[in-house]
Amino acid sequence: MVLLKVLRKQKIKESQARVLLLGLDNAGKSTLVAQILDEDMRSVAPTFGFQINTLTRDGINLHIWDIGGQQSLRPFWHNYFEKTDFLIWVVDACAPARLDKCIQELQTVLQQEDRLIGTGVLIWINKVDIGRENISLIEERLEKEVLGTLRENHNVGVIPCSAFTGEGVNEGLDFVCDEIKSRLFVL
Ligand code: G3D
Repeated sequence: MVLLKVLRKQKIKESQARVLLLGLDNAGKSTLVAQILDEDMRSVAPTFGFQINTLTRDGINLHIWDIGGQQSLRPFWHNYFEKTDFLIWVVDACAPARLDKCIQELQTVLQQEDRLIGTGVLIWINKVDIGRENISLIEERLEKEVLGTLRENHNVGVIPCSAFTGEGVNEGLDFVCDEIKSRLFVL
């Protein structure tokens, strides 16, 4: 764990951070990237494979890897875990019927993957512009089923957001940058 933090610290000194953006398909990952980069959200197409975009914020170059979340692609997620500094997990606030699956996949990724130990984790509960009534339910389930264990190895933030309106997006990015920068003082 200490060695991992040393390595992570070195990379952060170079102001480069690899951020993995994961979640089930249709959660809004690519639309969030478009919102972050101030791009036209109407041109967002489903991600089959992955896309990398770089955002400079707070003196850090965040290399954001947007990975396709379709069921057929999930077995390949592990190919992207190496050298990841931060994981953003996107939950669809408008799909309570898929919450079981979403939580199960998050547990699989973070509890069984050693290469992610020590990364920061942001859970973005997206689409609150139309799914606000589900926020409490999702937060309660995350708290009960995932967060206790996650906090043993990760700094975790849970932030409701909307890729459409931008609500919670800056707050989330601030959490990402603050968490990454905090590791400069970890040793
Ligand atoms: P993905 O990259 O996680 O697979 P996308 O998801 O970014 O492709 O988004 C999936 C659908 O959700 C898209 O609608 C997109 O417009 C919509 N969406 C994404 N974010 C939000 C949001 O914050 N609010 C609302 N209301 N919708 C959102 P379509 O109709 O193109 O499938």
